[in-house]
Amino acid sequence: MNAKMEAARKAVEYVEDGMVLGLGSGSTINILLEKLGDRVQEGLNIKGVSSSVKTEKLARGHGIEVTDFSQVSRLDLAIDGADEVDPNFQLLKGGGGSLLREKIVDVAADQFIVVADESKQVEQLGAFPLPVEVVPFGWEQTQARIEAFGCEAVLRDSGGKPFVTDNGLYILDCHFGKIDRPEWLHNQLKSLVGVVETGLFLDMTDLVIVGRDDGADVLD
Ligand code: ABF
Repeated sequence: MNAKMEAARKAVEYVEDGMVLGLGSGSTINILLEKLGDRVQEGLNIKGVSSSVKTEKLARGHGIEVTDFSQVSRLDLAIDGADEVDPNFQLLKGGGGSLLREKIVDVAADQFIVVADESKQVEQLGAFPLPVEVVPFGWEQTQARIEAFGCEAVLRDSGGKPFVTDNGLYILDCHFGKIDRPEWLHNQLKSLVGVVETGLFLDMTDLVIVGRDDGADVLD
């Protein structure tokens, strides 16, 4: 947990007065929200667009003003977590189930910073099952089309029922083992009817903050 704390602590240093932020999701972001809340108490003036209902609740709880895309057209900085980060800063995300909103928020930002503990650094993406957000209707059809790309696509479960995202959609966790061509795979999956978004976040990341137990490294 300390590694996440160190990553969050470092990320707060990039937040400046007056910024409109993209607020990611996940346990590292939860720590970041707490730290941002402390800065707001001290007088920092920021607003945030949230990437999940959970983040929105937490942000408000920490006194951070939450806005949305009806009020702002561009974000100064988005900060988000990841499940895997490769040496080229390509990301696999969505373990928490918020990938679609995360991607909408993260691409809307002038700068995108990823916060992760060192366990998230990988040589190649794909050991973590790739989350793919799909339309509930006919998900079995979509599953079969995805599996034709060489994975097992498992419907995410929540207490014996399908897990439902903030967007009312399902998630298929796709066990590829390794992903040799992330861009190709993302494009193929996105072209399937029923697929809304994949957890591959490619060519988006400006900076990665890797937390360790005793500090954080900034990779750019
Ligand atoms: C989020 O961060 C999700 O995409 C991902 O599942 C999650 C994992 O990170 P953490 O370790 O911070 O919970 O952005």
